[in-house]
Amino acid sequence: MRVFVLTGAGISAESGLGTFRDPGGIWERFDPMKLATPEAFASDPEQVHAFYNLRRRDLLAAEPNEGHRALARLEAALTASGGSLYLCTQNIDDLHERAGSRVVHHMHGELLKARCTGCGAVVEWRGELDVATACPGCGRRGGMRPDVVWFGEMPVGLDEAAMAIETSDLFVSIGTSGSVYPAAGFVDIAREAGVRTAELNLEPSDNAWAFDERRYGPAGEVVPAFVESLLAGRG
Ligand code: BV8
Repeated sequence: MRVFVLTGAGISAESGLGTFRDPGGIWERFDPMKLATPEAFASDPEQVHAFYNLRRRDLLAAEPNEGHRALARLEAALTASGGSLYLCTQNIDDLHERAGSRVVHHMHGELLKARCTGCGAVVEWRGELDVATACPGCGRRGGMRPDVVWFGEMPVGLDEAAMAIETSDLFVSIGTSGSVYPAAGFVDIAREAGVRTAELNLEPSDNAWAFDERRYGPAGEVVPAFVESLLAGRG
């Protein structure tokens, strides 16, 4: 069986990382247009660095949860039986990897990587970033940014993801409000290709209507149960 899974901030919520649009979420406390766009970085890099330094510190203190671990089990079981799991996440955290997932596609980039806007070098980065940080590649200061996809920037691997969705037997969306494109349009690609769709979320997403199957509750409970039923051939 070939499965495509798209995850969003909801799968990391029980690990203590904030979601974006829930009550008290990140975009309720911070304005995304002032913190998650290239224009914001150009006009106030210090403020953008402070926002991502805070989230990087929170991430280093967080642990994967049972939802992440269930997806790592699913990848191992499908691979062992000649199938495949294409795990695509909107999240910039590394909790899928730390839970044991071996292949993770970060369509919105990674918080623990930094990129030089001068020479393009991408490096692992677990510490603080600021305008004085020198690029380990070219030595230039003032050009290091988080290696994440901001609003108005092109997400990573869209063509490959679309191909993977179209050739899947099952498309599963987990912990996402379905409000950010083009990720929110992935379910449409699945439907047009005749792929079965399922949504696992705390509550119905903006495009809940598009899913054949829907299970609601905390990812730490709903995802393991879904994976067990899938692997028992009942899913
Ligand atoms: C682009 C990285 C084009 C940085 C993020 C139509 C088509 C294309 C683009 C657009 C379009 N319409 C509008 C656009 C522009 C824009 C967009 O979609 N805007 C929205 C707001 C309308 N899209 C873009 O700009 C994208 N780029 O389109 O480029 C282009 C074309 C040519 C040339 C150049 C460019 C880029 C979007 C990526 C932006 N970066 N993040 C960072 O993290 O700081 S977006 C951000 O939102 C995160 O990635 C996040 O993952 C993503 C989506 O949010 P969710 O993950 O869904 O999180 P949310 O809080 O919303 O929902 C959480 C859900 O979990 C809830 O449903 C909740 O119920 C549930 N939940 C909560 N607790 C639990 C739970 N579920 C289970 N268990 C729990 N315990």
